[in-house]
Amino acid sequence: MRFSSFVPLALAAAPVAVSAAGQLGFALGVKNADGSCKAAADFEKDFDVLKAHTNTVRTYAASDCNNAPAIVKAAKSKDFKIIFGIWPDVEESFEADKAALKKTVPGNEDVITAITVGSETLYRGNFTGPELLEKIQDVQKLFPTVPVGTADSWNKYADGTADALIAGGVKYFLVNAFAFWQGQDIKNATATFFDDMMQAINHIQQLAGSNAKDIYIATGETGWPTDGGTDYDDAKAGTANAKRFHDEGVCGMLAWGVDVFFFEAFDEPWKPKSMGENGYAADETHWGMYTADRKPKYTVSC
Ligand SMILES: *[C@@H]1O[C@H](CO)[C@@H](O)[C@H](O)[C@H]1NC(C)=O
Ligand SMILES: CC(=O)N[C@H]1CO[C@H](CO)[C@@H](O)[C@@H]1O
Repeated sequence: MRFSSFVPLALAAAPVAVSAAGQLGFALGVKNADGSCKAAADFEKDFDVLKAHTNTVRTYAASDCNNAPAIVKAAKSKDFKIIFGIWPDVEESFEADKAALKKTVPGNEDVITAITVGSETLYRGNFTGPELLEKIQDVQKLFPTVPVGTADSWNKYADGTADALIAGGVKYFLVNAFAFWQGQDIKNATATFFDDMMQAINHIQQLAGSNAKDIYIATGETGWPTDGGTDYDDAKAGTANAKRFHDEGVCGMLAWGVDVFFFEAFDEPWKPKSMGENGYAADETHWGMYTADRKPKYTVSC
């Protein structure tokens, strides 16, 4: 299906009328190409490049690399906003990330948009909805004026695994949706991405009822690997496909009025190889819109 014919269908099925265009943001790594920790000056260089697209980034574990004070300093000097992450999977990182944010958040709320507790913890089966809700409420108590939510895979919202969060009053949801990891041909990737997001948004809004208007929902991660990345079934890595997914899928989602965090800003060559669900090695070092040394791999156009 051509994208131009897809959008009106998506709009026709949209759960709510969305008017304003969505905002782009980026998932941002906290390590340099060699695996060393980024300092404030490195984040400033990141922001100098990313400001062509956005003023918002998200990170994953606030104590990792002691990144919180460095990124806040850079955000203040470059007028950027941050969504901080807390990694609750194990008690040690949960406590370390909370401690890092307790030191960094108070007084800096002007550059901190939100905090996410967990990244795909429901998807990995690490927590049930009620268990994750408890962690989120714990963090919300520490930072009463900052929205606290989570990021998880679209299907965990759509299938009800996250229902306890919605019923429990959480109001900040990032929805990860990778047509690539669903093994989709690039030709069907935008349709799949829209379908994923619509299923998640529909489910959250239906359950929330009249509270839906107060709930923030954005795409928390989406993207496509460039040349050098590994394929996944019919999903073929490649720079031309990455540009196409950005220009059709990401731009389309923004036009539909949904904010999108693009995964990811810069390549992270230090990352170890991991195993994909199809049993083949999955390379995670070629997902950047930019190389690790901040050179554009393709020109984006919405
Ligand atoms: C294309 O995407 C749509 C929407 O997700 C899906 O229903 C359909 O099965 C996909 N087509 C193929 C060939 O996978
Ligand atoms: C509650 C629970 O299942 N915790 C597990 C989450 O995942 C980590 C590994 O990432 C385990 O060590 C925990 O036991």
